[in-house]
Amino acid sequence: MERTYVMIKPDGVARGLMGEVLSRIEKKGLKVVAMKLAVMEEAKAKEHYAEHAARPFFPGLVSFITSAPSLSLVVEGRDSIKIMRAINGATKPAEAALGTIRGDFAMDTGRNIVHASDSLEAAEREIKIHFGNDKILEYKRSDDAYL
Ligand code: RTP
Ligand code: MG
Repeated sequence: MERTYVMIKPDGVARGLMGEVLSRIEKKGLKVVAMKLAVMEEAKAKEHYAEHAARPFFPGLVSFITSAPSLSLVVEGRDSIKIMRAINGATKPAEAALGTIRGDFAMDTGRNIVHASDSLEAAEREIKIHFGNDKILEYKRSDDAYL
């Protein structure tokens, strides 16, 4: 089953939006199989955003992501990577459709509440960075999809 890494960024936690975001994930039918509330270590933030290391916003991004607690999730389900990106909406809140998390709740690109892996390779890489050898749960939901 496809898994993706999702983060409720420090702005989402600080604004009290953890429940709102989790609710959208759960109600869609995706399964949360791991969850961790923590202040991200700087080394992990740099590794996580390594693709942006040369960009001017990188230092600010790393310092923001490590400034306060964020909620890390592993989310599972068929096509979970694509579905989570759709739930989050476009990176820039002005381009994010209403009905998406960023479209409904965000105003700034640098404070856009959520992250989700953008490919299978990224998902595997990011789950390893943030959950290492931690246990990923297996359980049934009453609405688990059948093939
Ligand atoms: P994310 O990685 O956080 O899920 O967001 P994304 O894929 O939609 O966007 P990405 O291009 O990967 O950018 C990563 C995060 O960096 C911040 N950013 N700031 N100031 C800027 O121009 C700028 N551009 C990007 C955003 O917080 C973005 O989510
Ligand atoms: Mg990204």
